[in-house]
Order: sequence, then structure tokens, then C-alpha cells
Amino acid sequence: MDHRCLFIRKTMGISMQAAGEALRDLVKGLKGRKVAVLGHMRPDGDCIGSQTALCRMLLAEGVDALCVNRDRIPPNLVPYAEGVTFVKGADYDATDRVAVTVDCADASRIGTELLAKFPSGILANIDHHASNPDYAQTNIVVREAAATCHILAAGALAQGLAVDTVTAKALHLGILTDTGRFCYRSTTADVFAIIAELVRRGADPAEANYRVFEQESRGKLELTKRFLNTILFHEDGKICSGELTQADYAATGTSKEDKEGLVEFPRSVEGVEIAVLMEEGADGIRGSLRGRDPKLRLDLCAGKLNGGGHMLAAGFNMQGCRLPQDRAKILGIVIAHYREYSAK
Ligand SMILES: [Mn+2]
Repeated sequence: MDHRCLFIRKTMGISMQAAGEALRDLVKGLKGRKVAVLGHMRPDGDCIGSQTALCRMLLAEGVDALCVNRDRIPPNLVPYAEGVTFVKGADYDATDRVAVTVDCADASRIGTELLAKFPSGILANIDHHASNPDYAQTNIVVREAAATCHILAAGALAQGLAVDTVTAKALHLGILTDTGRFCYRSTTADVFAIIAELVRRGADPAEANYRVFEQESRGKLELTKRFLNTILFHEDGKICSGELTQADYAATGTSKEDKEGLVEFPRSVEGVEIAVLMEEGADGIRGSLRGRDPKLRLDLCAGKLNGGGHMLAAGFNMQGCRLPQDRAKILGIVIAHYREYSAK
């Protein structure tokens, strides 16, 4: 007997128009209920912006709502959570709140310990990830939306839900970060029209750009300097590598989270087809590979270095290796892979 039909659910998502109507019905329908608005682990701008905006729309309708996250709000995003209570997942012990998730591709993205505090499941799921399996009772999932904040902004503006200056700033934050500062393919004319209305209502692009993108630590800049000093080109400039060591983190007061984005320096150079970042830790060398041509199959290249990933972005982990004696071996494998796949 074939049971597959029980497990494969069609998840087509809904239109932005339908999402707006569903958002209005949800916000109005929650009157008299107590609500926890949940975001994902390691929250980003779209997560904090969505939680704040939805919570403020609920509060404006007289609904008792607060936000709960496993992890803290990143310090530079704290100003966007104005007027809303954020509770740490570990401190959350209420049993009388219904759960609404925002920006979570799956319920487990809120963290398994926090999810266990809602044994009756998720009431509503507002999201834009293509893989979202519609895990809640009400699923407001728009797959072509640029951000969860895009869904909330479009719905709230069309349906007349409360969008004051603070809410407009939160919605703008999520769209700004999830579109890569309005650069990704998801940045449509419709997105700009919504942003125009949010700016009219008080969203401040210059302030947001400063808070989100111009608050790097001095340590991160020093780490960047050290990384750039290690940059080398191979294969006539087609491959560009750079490296980090424990000593670099120690000398700059940074941690491995601060390597975020560094691989973009070698990747962004004209002519470079594979960017390599090698990081020597206590137990070996971890690495990142980045490319722009799927033909080079960086997932397979990483596989040759005890790793894996996607065609354009992959990672590897060479236990027991040290940079001085092993960098040439690792780069040799990348170079051989490049020669083989670029010739195909
Ligand atoms: Mn998002």
C-alpha cells in the first residue's frame, strides 16, 4: 500500500493579496487571546522586524502579545524592538499563550526547547521561505515575497492595520536586510512602492543603514586587515585564497563569528572563479569555498576535502591539518578540481 500521499503535502503558498486578508483575519481574530510571537534562532533583521511589527499590530488591536526568542536580539537591532516585550526562551514559562511564528521556514527554527513549551502546536505561521511545509493551523506563506516584513507590510497597508513610525521602521529593517540592501532579485517595483509608503510613515533609510551596516567593531576591521594580508592568487587569478588563525582572533579580540563576510573579499575580485577561506583552529583547518559558476561544482570540490554544501557555496573540515604544512596540499586539491571542471 502506498502511503506517500499522507506525507507529501502540496505547499503552494498564497498570493500577497490573500496573505493580506489572512493577516487581517488573524489579527482581528486574536482579540481576547494571549499571544506569543516567536522568531527563529540567531535572529536577523527580518526576524526582529517581523516580530516587532506583528506584535505592535496586535497590541494596537488590544491583544495581549509579546515576543519570545531562544537567542537575544543582536545589540544593533535593539532600537527596532521599541514598545514590545521580548522574552528569552529559557525564561518563558507561560502556558496560556497561543504561538504565532514569523520568518521560520520550519517550526524547529524557533529552537526545540522553546517549541516544547507550545505542546498544542503553532496557531499561525507567517513566512516567505520556499521550503516552508505549512506547519501551522493558519499558514500565511508567500514564497515570492522578499521578506516576512514584505508580507506584513503589504498586508497591513492594504488592510488598514496599524503602521505607525516605529512599526514602519521595523518593517523597513526586515525588507532592507533580506533584499541585501535592495539588491537581490526579489527587489521588485512593488517592494519599492511599499518602501516608499514606509518611509512616508517615518522609516529612516540612512539611520537603518548606519545601524545595520556601519556598526562593525574595531576588532573586526583589524581582523579584516590581517585576513587581507594573507590573500594569494593562483591559476592566473582564477582562484583566490586567504587565511585566518587562532592568533588572528586573539590579537584582535574577535571570535570565529567575526569571519562572517570575509570570503566576499576574494570572491568579489574580477576574474576570480573560486574564493577560498582557510581557518586554522585547534583541531584542524576549516574552509569556505565560494564561486559564481555552478559548473565548477564546489560541493564536489569540498567533498574531496571532507566537506560538502552547495554548487556555489561549500565548506570543508580537514581534521588534524595545520596551515604551514598543509595549505599547499589543500590548495593543490582545489586547483586540480578547478582544472578538471573548468575544462568540461
Ligand atoms: Mn526572512
